[in-house]
Amino acid sequence: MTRLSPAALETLPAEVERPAYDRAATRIGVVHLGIGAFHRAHQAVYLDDRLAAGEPDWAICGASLRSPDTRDALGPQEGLYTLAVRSGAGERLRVVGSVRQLLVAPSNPEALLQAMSDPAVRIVSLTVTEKGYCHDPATGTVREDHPDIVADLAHPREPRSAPGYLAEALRRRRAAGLAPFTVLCCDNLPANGRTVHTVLSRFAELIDPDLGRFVAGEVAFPSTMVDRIVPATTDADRAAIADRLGVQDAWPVMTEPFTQWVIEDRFGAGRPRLEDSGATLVGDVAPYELMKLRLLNGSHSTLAYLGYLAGYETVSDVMADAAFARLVRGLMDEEVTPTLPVPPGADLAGYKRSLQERFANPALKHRTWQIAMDGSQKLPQRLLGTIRDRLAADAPFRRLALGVAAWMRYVSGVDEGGRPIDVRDPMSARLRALADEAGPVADRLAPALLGIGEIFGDLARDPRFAAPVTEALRRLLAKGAKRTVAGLG
Ligand code: CS2
Repeated sequence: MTRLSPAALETLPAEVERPAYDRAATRIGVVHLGIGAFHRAHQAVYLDDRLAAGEPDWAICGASLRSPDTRDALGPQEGLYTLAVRSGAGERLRVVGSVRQLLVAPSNPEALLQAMSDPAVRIVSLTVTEKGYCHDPATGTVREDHPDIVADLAHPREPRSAPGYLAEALRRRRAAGLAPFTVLCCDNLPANGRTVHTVLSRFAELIDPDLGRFVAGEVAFPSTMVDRIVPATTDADRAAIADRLGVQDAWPVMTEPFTQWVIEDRFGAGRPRLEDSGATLVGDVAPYELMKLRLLNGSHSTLAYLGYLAGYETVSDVMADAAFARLVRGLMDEEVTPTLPVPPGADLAGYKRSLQERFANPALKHRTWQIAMDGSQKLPQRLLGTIRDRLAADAPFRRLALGVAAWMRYVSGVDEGGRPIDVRDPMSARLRALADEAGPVADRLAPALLGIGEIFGDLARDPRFAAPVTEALRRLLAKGAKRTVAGLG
């Protein structure tokens, strides 16, 4: 079968949407670090719309900081890939053309630094996942002992971490008399722009105090809230898309109809008219971001840990169990909603209803195991911040506590049938060692894991937190996830 390519666009079935602009006439204005499926289902689509709307300066150079897989898959396709939007109503296909160049940082760091130093580049955006910022999730500050940070501080001109690339590229631009790019974080971190500003200012300061002052004072870091559910692509997806296209796409991206992007309108060097492609430009993203992290991602993680333990493969499988659907409604309505400042004009009840429908989308096949990844980096902003607010209000949080306990049960590495769990987490070795030492006993396992300051911070020492979490873990260990959730009422 022939491969997806610019020439093959002509041969696609009529119903497949494709770039309605001259790709060759576009210029790269955005370098994106972390060109995974999420970026390609989200920011790259908004920019594809801007290119089609007659803003040719915002094509993307996408870089991977680790693996060559995306470049290897999309390079031969000149960056083209298919977006499959799936719902109960069927599947819509669109070939996206906004990615014009693909780089792999480790195999050619200089090419990436040059791309980031190009005068035409005005935005460097990032989806490098929570752990890619090398920060302490509990405090939001850079981990100066992180191996990549240690290496980049020793050799700042040959970086390997995301902060390392940003700092070196900003240094080069400054030395060349070029304006800095805007740093646009699109990861699910709290106050993501501010967090990256803090991380990068400190990191740059450690390299050179002058560079640190420049980054702190002269570079724009608007915060964003990004939302679209993007399950990992499977081989079955690849085969199904090839069938529909009549050509082979090595890496199509699967997603849902819903998409949302809320961005603080603080760009240092210009921006595309993203508001004309459905993004919301605001002064302060904080209320939107809290709403999304706590309602969507908090529920997601809770469903992922409990659902995995209960033997459910996908989020829609979990939602089909009435007790779990009830748990998520109770979590949102009773425990999360009272902690949220409502964003201007937002319809919180409608938002929560739509979340439940999105989770239940049977066409998505979003694996619980995928969401369960990197819990040590996710828990603080998804569950622990809400719990802090509940504690401050002297209010109960038994479902949130159960979510935390399910994470503990999950990272101990053995499922309810005695089979090993493939726990993917930057702290997995430490988590496993603590769990092995404690054994499957709630009164030992809970305190052992709560002692991890990078995750729990001040909560570790709060008995009002430890007691309900330990109690929930006790029930999980004794009765299993299904019966525990059913027993919640
Ligand atoms: C998910 C998110 O994998 C996860 O942790 O909770 O990727 C989620 O699907 C997105 O944030 C939705 O916008």
